[in-house]
Amino acid sequence: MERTFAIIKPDAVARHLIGDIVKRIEASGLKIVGMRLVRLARAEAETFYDVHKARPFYGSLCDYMTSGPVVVMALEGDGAIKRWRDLMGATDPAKADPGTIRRDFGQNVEQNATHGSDAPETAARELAFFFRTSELTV
Ligand code: DAT
Ligand code: MG
Repeated sequence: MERTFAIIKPDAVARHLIGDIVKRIEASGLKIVGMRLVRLARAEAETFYDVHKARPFYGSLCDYMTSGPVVVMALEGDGAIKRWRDLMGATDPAKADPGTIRRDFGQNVEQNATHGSDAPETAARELAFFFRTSELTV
């Protein structure tokens, strides 16, 4: 059993897509073991995305991620990290496969509807960033 970390990003929350995205997660068989609606502080967004600090889009990404509430989730299942990445599709919605969340709900490479951890180490870090272990013991 593996856990991964997911975010429904501000543009998707603002466009009332929480339900559609949660529906796809549940239909896939992944189990939601943690979920909260939060507004990120600027410092939290900067720390969360600090691996991208040197990238030209870092400032804009942090502006966007703090522009409205987001849904943070912990997802559990066999191979959850890859399964959630596959459900999301490629970073750029224009390049994402048909039927993926980013293709169907993303607007552009920045406002791409969802986030997903990319490896066990990042999943552990990102889950710990938003959830206490005791919250996820369901
Ligand atoms: P992913 O979210 O697929 O793991 P990433 O880790 O490379 O992609 O980038 C993190 C986020 O940064 C991504 O979801 C949206 C934003 N981003 C990535 N590349 C970008 C670009 N070329 N221009 C603007 N924003 C970008
Ligand atoms: Mg990433």
